[in-house]
Parts: sequence; structure tokens; C-alpha cells
Amino acid sequence: MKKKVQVFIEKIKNAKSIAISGHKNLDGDALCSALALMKIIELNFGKKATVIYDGNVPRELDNVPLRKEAVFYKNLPENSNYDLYILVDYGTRKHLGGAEKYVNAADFVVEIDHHFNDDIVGNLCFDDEEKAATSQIIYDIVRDADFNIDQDIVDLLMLAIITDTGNFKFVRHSDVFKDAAKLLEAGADIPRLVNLLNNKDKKTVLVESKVVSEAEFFMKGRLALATISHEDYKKLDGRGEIVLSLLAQIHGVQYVVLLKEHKENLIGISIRSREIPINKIAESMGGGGHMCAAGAVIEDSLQNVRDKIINAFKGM
Ligand SMILES: [Mn+2]
Repeated sequence: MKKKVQVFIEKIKNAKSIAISGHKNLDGDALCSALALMKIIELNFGKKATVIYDGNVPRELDNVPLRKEAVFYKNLPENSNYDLYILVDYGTRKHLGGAEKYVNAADFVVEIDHHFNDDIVGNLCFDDEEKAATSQIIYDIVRDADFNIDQDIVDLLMLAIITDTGNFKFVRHSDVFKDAAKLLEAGADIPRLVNLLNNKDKKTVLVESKVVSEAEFFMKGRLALATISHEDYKKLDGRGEIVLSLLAQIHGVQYVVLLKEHKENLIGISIRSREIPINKIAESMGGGGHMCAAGAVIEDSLQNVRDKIINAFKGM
């Protein structure tokens, strides 16, 4: 680790231009980790890195510190070029989106990530699948390198942990609380940060509640299935996590499926399970994921995908 951090420091020192990206359609960890690293580089090296994104940034992230510093890739100056590219929380190559051409053109790529990935992009990798959030790996680097941090950085590192752990609900390792405790001591205020995320559009929350109220139930109530039409999908502004979590709270519900009509004949599927693995179902539809949280995107009509899903769950 120490050796890799030294290489990283040298690369930052020698870089003429630096860019940072997370995965396409940023979530809290991807955005906050990228902005935290940007500020760390500014504070410790006096250099301004560019945070680049592709896709949608949900409204609930509008109030995170330095949010306005993130640049949509199509709004970059023409002929933009970065010799050092840092990927944080990016997932796999296919999630790079509009950043990919700049990543490919960079002299050196550093990656900092907690996703499983068997096709790594970076020349220097700080990857750790055990971490609950990518920001924890950045925090490790900060402590290893003895970097200075400020209130923005503390808040962003904590926000990334808060969002990726669903407000600490999905924590499995004690190191999350150790890092969170250190960030608390450094001035992070969890109630304030959680409240800063309460920033959704009214239309989004109304669509989420409508989709929940119209859910169907199969297999004697063990499977909950919700669908979002394209018209409503445009108001969703995110992945519909709240729909999945509300339906999962119902007594007896074992599996929750959310079908999202991205556009006509292009359906996103999110599947959640309390304990029985469902990733095979997602894989059978060309997708993938974890044992209890998986998904796929299928080119077919909403009706056909709905029928396929109900069939796939028969025998579960
Ligand atoms: Mn993450």
C-alpha cells in the first residue's frame, strides 16, 4: 500500500492535467468520492482536477459539497486531454460512458474501486471489494499519505459511506464504523448530511409511491412485482431503490422485482431477494449482480418481460 501510494503521489505531482470519473449515472459514492479526491488534490498539491460524469446525477445529490464542480462530459472544452486519469467507483469498462475516450487517451490511469471487475482499466489499482464504499479506500490513502483534509472532504467521504450503505443498513464489516467514527471526530455531522440528501423532486416521490401502490403480487405473496412505464420513468430520477425497499418491507415478501421501461422495448430489471440467490435469474436474462441484488436490461416489450420474469420465478 505505502509503495503504491508513493507512486500515486509522484503521478499527481508530475501530471499536467488530471481528470476524475465514477461510473455512468452517478450515485452518492461515485460522485462524492470523485469530488473528495478533487479537493484532496487541490489542498495537497495545489492542482485543479476535473471531475467528469456521464448520464444523470439524481436531484437528491444536488446539495452535496462542490456538486457544481462536476462537469457533464459533453460540456468539456473541445480537445480536452488529461495525462492522469483517476477512476473511482467505476465498476467495469462498460460503465465508463462518455469518459472512456479520455481514459483511453490518458498516459496513466489510476483506479480506486470496490466493485468486482475482471477486466481492470487502471495502471495503478487501489481496489478492495471488502469496502462498503469507495470513499473508504480514498480515506485509507489519505491516512497513508498523511494528506491534509478539510470539512468538504470529511463530509464527502462520509456522504459516500452513508449512501452506499443505505444509511448504514447494509454494513457487514466493523471497519465502516471505524472510518465513520474517525470522520465524526473530524467534524462530519450525520443528521445534517442525511438531511441534505432529502432533496428529491415532488414528482419523483409521487411516482415512486404510485408504482408501489400499483405493485402486483404472485407466488402467494412471496414475489412483489412493480412496473414503471416510460412516462413515469422520466420522473423517477434514479434507480427506484425506495420502491424496492418499501415492497421488501411487506410481511411474507421474499423477492421484489422492478421493471423500468427506459424506452419502448428497452426494459431495465432490478431484482432483490431476502436470502435466496437470484443472480442466476438475472444472468439468464443477460444481466448479473450479487446474490441478493441483481439486474438486467432487455430489449423487449414491458408485457413480454413481465411474463418472462413471472415464468423465471416459477419453481423458486
Ligand atoms: Mn460504491
